[in-house]
Amino acid sequence: SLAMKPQVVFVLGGPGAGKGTQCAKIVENYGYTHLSAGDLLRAERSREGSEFGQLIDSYIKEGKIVPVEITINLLRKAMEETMQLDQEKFRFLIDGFPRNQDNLQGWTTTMDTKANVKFVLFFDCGNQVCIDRCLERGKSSGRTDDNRESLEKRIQTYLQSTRPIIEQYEKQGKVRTVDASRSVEEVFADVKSLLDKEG
Ligand code: UP5
Ligand code: MG
Repeated sequence: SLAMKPQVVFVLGGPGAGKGTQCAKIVENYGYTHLSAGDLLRAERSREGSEFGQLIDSYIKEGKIVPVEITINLLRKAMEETMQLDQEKFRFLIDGFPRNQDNLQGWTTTMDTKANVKFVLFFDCGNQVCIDRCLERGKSSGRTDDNRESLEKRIQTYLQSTRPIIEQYEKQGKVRTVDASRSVEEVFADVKSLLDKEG
């Protein structure tokens, strides 16, 4: 039978806005596969024999955005593997990507014809809430970037590099914004009504 063209929702928002949390809930309720660019990079960092481990490690600690060639290869591989295992799985939540112009350009040149970006799900959350959530998680997450120093850099990168990407999509009418500063359940209620409308 015919393979479906992958349908993609980009999930964006500041560090700790709740992208991963909400994506997990979407997966439970809708036919989406969750691909977190950050999780894929962290897995690649610890993969034996990876030539990018050191680079990824230092970029993540510094809150800097890894060169797109690395990220997009991980995303593409994960999408292909998912669709090979199950043809029904062609809807993807791509969480935490694209974060800057380099990311966006990389996507446009290599993926634009291969996948269809339906919209951007934007978890909008004040910086202080983001910082507080990550610091709280940092008590047990073991993430090398859940500390004050890294968080300051992550917020800077988000404001300087990622917000302009969201604004670009906004101009195309492609952003669906959810107030992410509320409880997990309140946020998800909005996500649900949005997805019920958009599919
Ligand atoms: N929590 C969640 N929702 C809550 C709510 N409504 N109320 C109260 N608490 C809530 O949540 C964070 C914490 O808050 C958790 O403890 C959760 O229980 C609680 P989570 O769902 O994990 O938020 P998320 O937005 O996913 O936060 P995350 O820290 O993962 O976001 P980042 O965007 O900072 O991290 P990511 O993993 O995407 O990227 C990490 C780094 O990788 C980047 O800084 C960058 O260096 C690198 N990267 C790239 O270079 N390129 C990429 O394409 C992607 C990443
Ligand atoms: Mg996350």
